[in-house]
Amino acid sequence: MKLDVEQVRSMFPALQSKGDTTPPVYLDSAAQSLIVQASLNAVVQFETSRANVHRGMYPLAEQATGAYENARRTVQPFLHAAHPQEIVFTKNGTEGTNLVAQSWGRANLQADDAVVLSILEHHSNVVPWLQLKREKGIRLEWIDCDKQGNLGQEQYRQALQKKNVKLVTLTGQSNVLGVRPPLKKMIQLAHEAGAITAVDAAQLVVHYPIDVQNLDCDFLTFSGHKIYGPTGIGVLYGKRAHLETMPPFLGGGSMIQWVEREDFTTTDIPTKFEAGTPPTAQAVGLAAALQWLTQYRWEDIERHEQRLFRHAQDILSAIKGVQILSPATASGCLSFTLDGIHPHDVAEILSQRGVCMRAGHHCAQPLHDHLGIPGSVRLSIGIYNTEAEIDCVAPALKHAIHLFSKS
Ligand code: ALA
Repeated sequence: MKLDVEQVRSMFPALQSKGDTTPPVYLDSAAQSLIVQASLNAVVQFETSRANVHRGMYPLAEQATGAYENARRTVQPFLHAAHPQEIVFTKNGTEGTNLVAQSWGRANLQADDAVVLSILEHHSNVVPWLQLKREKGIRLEWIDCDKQGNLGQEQYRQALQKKNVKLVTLTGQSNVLGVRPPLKKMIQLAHEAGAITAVDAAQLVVHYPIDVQNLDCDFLTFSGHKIYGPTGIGVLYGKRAHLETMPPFLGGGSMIQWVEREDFTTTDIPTKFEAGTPPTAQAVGLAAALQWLTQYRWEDIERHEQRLFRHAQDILSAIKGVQILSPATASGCLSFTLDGIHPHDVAEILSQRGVCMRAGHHCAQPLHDHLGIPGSVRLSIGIYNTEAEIDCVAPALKHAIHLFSKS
């Protein structure tokens, strides 16, 4: 389908005027995208005639199970996974990373084994490994970036040569700088060094087509609430061979085959990792969002979003006192600081003008430490944004500069 931005906007309830209320200028899609009507409809429809999945024998329960498993079969081709069993539903991307750390990591990592990760990582791909460092004494090998956000490839090669490197975990796209590490090459090098790989695709997945078989990553995670779907749903992709040998993460209903007083056996993948009643309506809503998004061509989405990114860059670079952190090659989000003004004050002034943007460390404190700043302001883009919305940022920033020049 042709990407007509006005038509796209008409499909997002949050962008419709209600009475005298004008919709916000929403430039915080990296934190959470708005939900598309098709996804909302799917959630409501499921909840309206819902039943628990994988349990009841009656028609309503069978329909619910069918809807849930169809959602899995929608995610599978979206990621180009080889089998639907390689798709595990979680509550968000963070839970997926924790599942890898707590299940694969606990079973496979010993004291002095190393996990290689980049300085671009979000806390959700840092803290689970720091927890294993505390618990088991694993080592973390950090790969730094230069001022343009490029990861040090020589440092990476050297890290891979160190002893006992078992896992490389990388973001597909930084949630601060918007840079994309050369994933395919880095995954290949990790495999050559005998390590397996995990990708945090929370930011990438909404902007760029993902093919897990082509990337050859062992694990990949993302969240539904950043891809025009509902909150409370995420996906962990794992290669079948890994998932089959990994112990369960959470225990409870659905994930067992047999339970006795002293022991239990587990079901097969993927339900082994889906203890309890799953986020069913959310999975169905995510599938509807993916079906909606993939009506459009990725080339058209990328062209539109790149145009917005360049526009933001032009506008911001023309304002004296703005220091842009994201390089010209970045995508999806653009972070910056304003000389002498705290990022939270900037976001507050933007908010007074109806512009929603995030400020702070964006759950990426190690990166901000590396850049030598406490925080930044981030403008992030979704498929529904327009150049006119980005134009609203400049007057607000000039107002902030004016206010603070007097204080
Ligand atoms: N991970 C989200 C962000 O970057 C919350 O803002």
